[in-house]
Amino acid sequence: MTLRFGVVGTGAIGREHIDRITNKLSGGKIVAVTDVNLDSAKQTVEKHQLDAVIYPDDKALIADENVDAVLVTSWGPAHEATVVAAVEAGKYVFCEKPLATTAAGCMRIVNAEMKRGKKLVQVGFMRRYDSGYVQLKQVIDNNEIGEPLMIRAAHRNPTVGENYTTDMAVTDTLIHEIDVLHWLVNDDYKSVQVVFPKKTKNAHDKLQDPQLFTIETNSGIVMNVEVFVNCKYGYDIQCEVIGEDGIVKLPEFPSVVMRKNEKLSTSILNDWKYRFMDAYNVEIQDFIDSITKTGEPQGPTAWDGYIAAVTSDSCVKAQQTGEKEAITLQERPAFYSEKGLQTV
Ligand code: NAI
Ligand code: NAD
Ligand code: ISE
Repeated sequence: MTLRFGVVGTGAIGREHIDRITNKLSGGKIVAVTDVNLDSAKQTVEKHQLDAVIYPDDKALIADENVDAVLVTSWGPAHEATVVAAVEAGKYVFCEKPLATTAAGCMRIVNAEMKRGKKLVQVGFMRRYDSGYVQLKQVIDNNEIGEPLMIRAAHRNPTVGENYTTDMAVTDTLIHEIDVLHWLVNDDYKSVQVVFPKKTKNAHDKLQDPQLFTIETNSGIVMNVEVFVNCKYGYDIQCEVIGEDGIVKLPEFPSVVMRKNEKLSTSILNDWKYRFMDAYNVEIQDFIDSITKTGEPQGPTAWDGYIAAVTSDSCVKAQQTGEKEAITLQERPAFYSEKGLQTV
């Protein structure tokens, strides 16, 4: 069986996912495309030589009976409306993060999915599919470092555009750590506090950069996460888990070791597209295979999207107040009782 995708949003990551489904993965095909910028949709269809219908909007695309699954890669604020409409039509959904920009929006998606009575939605939290994070999780789950006590993590981008604002350090960037860190240690978050260190000269006027988040879990694990989106030197993701009996660290992205000009050096990437290339491939192949084999996606669920949004709301509040803010989740519905993806 081929899973037939309709794509909503042909920007940077929409085109990346179209390319991987068309040229790298198996079992999927792009049959329909839309974008609020129709020229972008048309150019994408031409560039990738797709045999796909171009629709004027997401509703028309969702209504196409040839579309089995909707790939939502529009910008964050547009996700909720498309996902709810697709779920109400009984279509599978792969939605890039964030599932919705607010916890209330995620809850509306959760309710639509429960009403439909079937898991249809997977959220694009690809780090759960990254081999480095999967290895970290195996070490923790096998109790090799004892109880995790602390995490030190960093999410650094070389630079961001003028439209990137202080809250986006949470909603666009930290959101990946928010999802992956509680999944790593099998715990829920309790509180968050934010500190703004001395501001880099490389950030534009309205952006506070870098930022430091101290997040505490219910069992007392303290996570210190740095977001620094104008670090200049590259795209760098760090994560170190300190346990009672040992410490485990995310491997560096592989690079050849060069000896030249009296220096011993390795390279650092400068773009998220390359750092998580394999993880994107594995997550979408898993989406296709799980639906084909079991009738349901097995990756991060709409409930995982909700957890991330509640936490993200508290982090944004903590940016504004400077105080320790509570992170309070509603009770997990039985519908989502089987935890999404545990290991790959
Ligand atoms: P982008 O701005 O390059 O592309 C977004 C596209 O969506 C644009 O072409 C825009 O015209 C279109 N669009 C916006 N609203 C729409 C609507 N209502 N209907 C149809 N099309 C609409 O953005 P980018 O970087 O591709 O990001 C898209 C999404 O992917 C975001 O949610 C972002 O957070 C996520 N993303 C995830 C990454 C990851 O590592 N998982 C990496 C980069 C982006
Ligand atoms: P982008 O701005 O390059 O592309 C977004 C596209 O969506 C644009 O072409 C825009 O015209 C279109 N669009 C916006 N609203 C739309 C709507 N209502 N209907 C149809 N099209 C619409 O953005 P991007 O970098 O591709 O990011 C897109 C999404 O992917 C974001 O949610 C982003 O957070 C996410 N993303 C995730 C990762 C990741 O690592 N998982 C990386 C990058 C982006
Ligand atoms: C982008 O939207 C992503 O999701 C990337 O993974 C992240 O590293 C980057 O900071 C975001 O802008």
